[in-house]
Amino acid sequence: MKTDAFIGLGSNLQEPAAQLAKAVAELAALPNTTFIAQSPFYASRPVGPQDQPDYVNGAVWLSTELAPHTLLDQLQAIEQVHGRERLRHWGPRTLDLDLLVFGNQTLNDDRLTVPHRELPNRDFVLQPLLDLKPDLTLPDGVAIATLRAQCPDNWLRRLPSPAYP
Ligand code: A4P
Ligand code: MG
Repeated sequence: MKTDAFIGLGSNLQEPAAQLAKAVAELAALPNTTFIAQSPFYASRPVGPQDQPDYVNGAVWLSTELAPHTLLDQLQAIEQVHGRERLRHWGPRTLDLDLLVFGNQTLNDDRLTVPHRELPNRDFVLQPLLDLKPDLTLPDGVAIATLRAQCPDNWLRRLPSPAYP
């Protein structure tokens, strides 16, 4: 059985847009997984510590047979390939891949909270999701479009279409 999975991508180190473009290709190549679409990329101000560069953010829509924790393993493996170092919570990173939405499932354990807990507060997550699927709703029935309309503004700037690697 396949499940729609929405992945959030973020980077603010070492050519962020190129990091994201490469990650999109790596996500599209995951086993037992079909690539559906990628969102435009956006520049955004950092949430959290301000002494770090602006971010580039985007999202990818996959259809996957992987279980959610297996998918998380795969996301973390891709982060490692991109030289991700975990130095500081909400600190700068070459690549952050978050599992935003996994079908209509709600998960809450020591490795995985889905939908992602910060999703309602982040325009740089909500806008790419809206671009991908304007009628997307969370398992509790709340529409992404409603959350986007209520979300604080984080100086989101849409970037020109990404260059493919
Ligand atoms: N984890 C739990 N739920 C999930 C999920 N749904 N998807 C756990 C992915 N991981 C999930 O993550 C820590 C742990 O969260 C993982 O081991 C996993 O088991 P991490 O990426 O290693 O560490 P972190 O950076 O300390 O935390 P986190 O929660 O990933 O940070 P965020 O929430 O992703 O925030 N500002 C802008 N403008 N754009 C950004 O993209 N990103 C962050 C990082 C801060 N500010 C930003 C941005
Ligand atoms: Mg993360």
